[in-house]
Amino acid sequence: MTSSERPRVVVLAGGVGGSRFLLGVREALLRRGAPQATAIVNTGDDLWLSGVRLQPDIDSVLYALGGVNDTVRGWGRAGDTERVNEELQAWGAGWPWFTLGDLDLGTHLARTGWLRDGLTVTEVVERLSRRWPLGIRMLPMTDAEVDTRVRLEGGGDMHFQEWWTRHRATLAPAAFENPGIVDAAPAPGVVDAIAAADVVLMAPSNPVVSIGPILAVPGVREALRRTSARVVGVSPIIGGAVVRGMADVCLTAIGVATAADAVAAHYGARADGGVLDAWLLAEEDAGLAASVDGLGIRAQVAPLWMRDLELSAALAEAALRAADA
Ligand code: FO1
Repeated sequence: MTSSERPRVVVLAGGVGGSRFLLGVREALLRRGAPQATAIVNTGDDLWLSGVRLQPDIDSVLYALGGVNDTVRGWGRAGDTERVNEELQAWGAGWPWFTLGDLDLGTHLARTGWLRDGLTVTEVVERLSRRWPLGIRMLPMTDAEVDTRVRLEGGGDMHFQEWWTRHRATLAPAAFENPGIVDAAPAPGVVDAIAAADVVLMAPSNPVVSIGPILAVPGVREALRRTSARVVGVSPIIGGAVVRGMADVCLTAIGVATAADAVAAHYGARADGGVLDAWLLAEEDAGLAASVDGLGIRAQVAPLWMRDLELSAALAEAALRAADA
């Protein structure tokens, strides 16, 4: 069996969109044989709250691949309750707009305990990955704490989670920053996985606050430029609108239009100092293919809506084929 039939795949991923795409990648690879995939997951959303360490994107991927995620809310555990959260609110602890589910808190307590015992973030993620058969190796982008801060137009700054969940991205952002990231290193295994990959896929996650921090970890861009794997991105924009979340506000803040070709240009062609070889566009955006090709990035058109596992797997298969093309 050739590597293009059973490729070693690396996926750069954020939380909710990233997990849905990873479910598709796992399914598509299962249909080709044993999956060999590594997810490099954003940790820019992480935060300390009520004495515990939260890793929203890591947990979204963990719960989704583990089959225990809340598919309605899009985050947290299915069937969770909020008894501890009510108690925290009664104490005036934590954030009143931010819910910590009871089962979810179990994850945060386990993680925090292991971190306090001296384990690295990579080791903690490895332990978390043992409970359910995930089928995909999960790596954090870095072991360093580089939580995203949002600098506001009107002055001041706040943690990304406060801006996102409390203010629903309504406060005009001037910039997104990850303090300390210039001194951070890729987590062990990240650079090696990219170097050994046959295909690197960029999930249709938020380009600014999900994929952006991964690419900002020193060494990751260089690894992507150097790998012999094809790097294929999936547009998070369909028909000129963001698929989910408030990614358009983030894109506007960094001067990128909410358009599939503009996001491709933001990532750039690998041949031109960027990170992409190919870019999957939605059928609704097929008219932008020439513009993407003009960037030196090979445009491929595919259905991008991941409404169910079958569609996610078809999208992942299209991304794998784009790497072969
Ligand atoms: N999102 C919300 O909109 N409201 C919440 O109360 C909330 C709690 C929460 C707790 C743990 C966790 O891992 C994620 C949580 N999220 C919540 C989701 C999260 O804020 C964001 O959607 C992502 O970080 C953005 O990718």
